[in-house]
Parts: sequence; C-alpha cells; structure tokens
Amino acid sequence: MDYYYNLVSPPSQVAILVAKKLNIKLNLKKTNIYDPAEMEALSKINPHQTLPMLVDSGTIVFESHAIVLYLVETYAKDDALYPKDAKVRCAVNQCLFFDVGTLYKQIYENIHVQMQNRQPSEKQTLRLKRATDVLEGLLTERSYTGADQLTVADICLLVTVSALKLWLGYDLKPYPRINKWFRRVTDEIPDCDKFQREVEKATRAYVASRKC
Ligand SMILES: N[C@@H](CCC(=O)N[C@@H](CS)C(=O)NCC(=O)O)C(=O)O
Repeated sequence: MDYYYNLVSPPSQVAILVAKKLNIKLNLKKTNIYDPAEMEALSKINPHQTLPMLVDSGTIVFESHAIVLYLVETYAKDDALYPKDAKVRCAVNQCLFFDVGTLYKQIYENIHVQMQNRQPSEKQTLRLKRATDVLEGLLTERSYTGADQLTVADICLLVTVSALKLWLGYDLKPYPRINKWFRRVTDEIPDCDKFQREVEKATRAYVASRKC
C-alpha cells in the first residue's frame, strides 16, 4: 500500500497513526507539495493533487478521514476502532465530522492567519475557543470522544489537538480533560510518542523556514 504524505501536514499524520494501531504497513512516500516535479508525478495518480493519498492495489483514496475509514473497514480485525452499532457509530461519526468541519477548520484558519504574520480576528479566536470547549465537553461524558473505548475519532482528534499545540502554541491548561485524554490516547497507539517527536521536529523546522 503506497501512502503519499508530508509529515508536517496534520491530515497526513492520521493514517500513519491508524496504521500503527492496526499493525499494518504503509509504504511511506514522502511528498513535497512545493516541488512541481513531485506534484506533476502525483497528478498522474490523483488529478486533485492533494495529500494525503493512499493507493491500495489500484484503489485510490484521498481525503484523510476517508483514508482512515478505508483502512479500518478493510484491515481491522474487529470493529473496535469503528464500531458497527448504529448509535455508537453515529457518536463516532459526530466526532469525526466535528473534527473536520469545526475544530480542525478553526485551527486551520488560525494557522493561515499566523503564517501571514497577522493576528486572528476576535471572531476567529472565539470560534477556536468554542470548538476547544466542545471537545472538553465531549470528554465530560466519557474517557474517549465517541465511544467507551479508543476509536478512529480519538486518533483524528489527537492529531488535531497536536496541531493546536504545535502550530498555535495554544494554552491547554484550562482543559484538564483534553490533557488527560491526550495522554491516554497517545499511550494506546504504538510508537505514538516517538512519532509526535518527529512531527514536532519537522513542524518547527518548517515554520522556522517560512519565517526566514
Ligand atoms: N481535507 C483534506 C485536506 C488535504 C490538504 O489540504 N492537503 C494539503 C497539504 S496539508 C495539500 O495537499 N495541498 C496541496 C495543494 O493545495 O496544492 C484532507 O483531510 O485530506
């Protein structure tokens, strides 16, 4: 299975963590979106030229959340990471869509502003705070976001919260439940601490290079 990715990009990170949890091997193909030759080569496989992208025996999947759902539905030995029960799956999906459409969206907006050396507007700051409050709220009901055990929603949201810390230096002290959950989820994914250190190093180098 070929996986085209860039370590610095949060959407690229989720499938790598899901693959670690599933104990499956991805053939990692590091790709630089700023290199026209690499993007030209990528466009032959995925005309949309977005990362991440998975190619599994002719099946091409792009969009990070579609990739992780493909991996669990194709390769998981049981339904623990993506429960089949309709009500539990609904709660997991709710968290996945909250991740894509709300929390990561707000983080992305704030990163975008920061990369342009601007300050976020009051509204942007408030929307990000509200989204972070929602995650803390989800964790008052149970120890994981979507179910009573680790699911794909936790892995996707872990990467998002990581981006919140790394890219925005967000103060998560007022969020004790998020902090405990972050540690709990990290501990349940093989090599996750090491992976997070690699991401941190790559991200800091990337951000520093953009500030030159
Ligand atoms: N919603 C997409 C976002 C993917 C995305 O924006 N990828 C960026 C890298 S972080 C990209 O491929 N950019 C290339 C371009 O826009 O030309 C996902 O979750 O996979």
